[in-house]
Amino acid sequence: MSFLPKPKLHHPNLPTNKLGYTRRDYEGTISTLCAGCGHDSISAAIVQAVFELEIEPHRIAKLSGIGCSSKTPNYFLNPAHGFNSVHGRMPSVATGANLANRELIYLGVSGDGDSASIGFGQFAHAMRRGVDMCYIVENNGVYGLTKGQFSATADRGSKSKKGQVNADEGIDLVQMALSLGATYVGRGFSGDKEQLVPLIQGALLHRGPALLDVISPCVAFNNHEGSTRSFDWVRAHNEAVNRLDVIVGRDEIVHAQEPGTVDEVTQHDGSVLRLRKLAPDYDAHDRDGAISYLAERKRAGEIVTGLLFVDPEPSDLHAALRTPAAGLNRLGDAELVPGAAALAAVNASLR
Ligand SMILES: Cc1ncc(C[n+]2csc(CCOP(=O)(O)OP(=O)(O)O)c2C)c(N)n1
Ligand code: SF4
Ligand SMILES: [Mg+2]
Repeated sequence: MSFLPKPKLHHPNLPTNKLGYTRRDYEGTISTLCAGCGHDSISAAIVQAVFELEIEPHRIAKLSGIGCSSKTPNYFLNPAHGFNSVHGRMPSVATGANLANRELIYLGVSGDGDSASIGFGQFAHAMRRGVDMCYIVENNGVYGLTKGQFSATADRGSKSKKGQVNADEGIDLVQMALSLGATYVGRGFSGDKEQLVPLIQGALLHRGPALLDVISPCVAFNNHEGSTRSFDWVRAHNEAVNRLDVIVGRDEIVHAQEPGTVDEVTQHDGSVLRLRKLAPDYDAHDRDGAISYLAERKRAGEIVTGLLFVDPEPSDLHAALRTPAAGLNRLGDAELVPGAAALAAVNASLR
């Protein structure tokens, strides 16, 4: 793939994190997306999230399918592992990689076409199996790369650039992830980095299937009047239920919060998710409640954002399959080829 490298020289006094890396160490090549594309803002949020979490970039594996959104892993975390797969097939590649090597942090980046149209089945099975990954859908309601056809997430009644009205019901990936068992589910907006960065950080630290549906307007094909994925529409209809701060063990708690309006969730790695409640009646621990709240607010024309559900005791595919703690890629011949006697015992147990 052709790409534009960034200049190697940079200011000697750039701020570093505790690992000694600057933000530049978390960047990728120069983006070739349209100027103003929401996807570039999500890439910038990913760079900021990982820089601030002080994760070594090579500990991350970034995976994608096909689309403008799926091109973006080229534009962040250059030193990370990466696999740009086939259209809609990122989840199965992520599943296999995660089973083989559980030491990496898996970051899947996909589009609404990639995950809700051709890859809908793959998306559903990654969620229901509990693949431990941060799965980001950059949702613009269209197939941007192939010139703006409606995708399966486009709202019924939304208008295309040429005035065509979408007659089909839109698939809500947040609703799907909630009903399929994802243990961390959020919705963000590429135009709200303050909300998006901690949502990504919490998802990267979460040890279970984490889905982030990020509304990301396509300025070339879906940013006009009548579209429900335009910057103006999302700004006017965005209702955040909470604001998140992610506090990792080594950080001081610097955000003063009003007592009674903060909900704290300690994740398995000791990091704390601080949810500042904006909608007092919203409970981010209630899966069924989240499903009905989202449906109700959708009927009222709102796009609900924030951390919508989190299970502080998540389980994942490794737990379900009882895989060895060390990871399948660490097994030697003795474990992988246990011999004829072991096979005979398995066969006998099935008779
Ligand atoms: C098997 C297959 N079918 C169709 C295509 C054509 N195609 C490329 S990208 C794309 C849609 C991408 O839409 P989305 O995932 O929403 O990404 P966006 O470009 O909007 O970010 C399609 C249909 C393809 N590359 N491969
Ligand atoms: S076509 Fe749309 S989605 Fe693709 S880069 Fe341009 S603005 Fe972004
Ligand atoms: Mg799209």
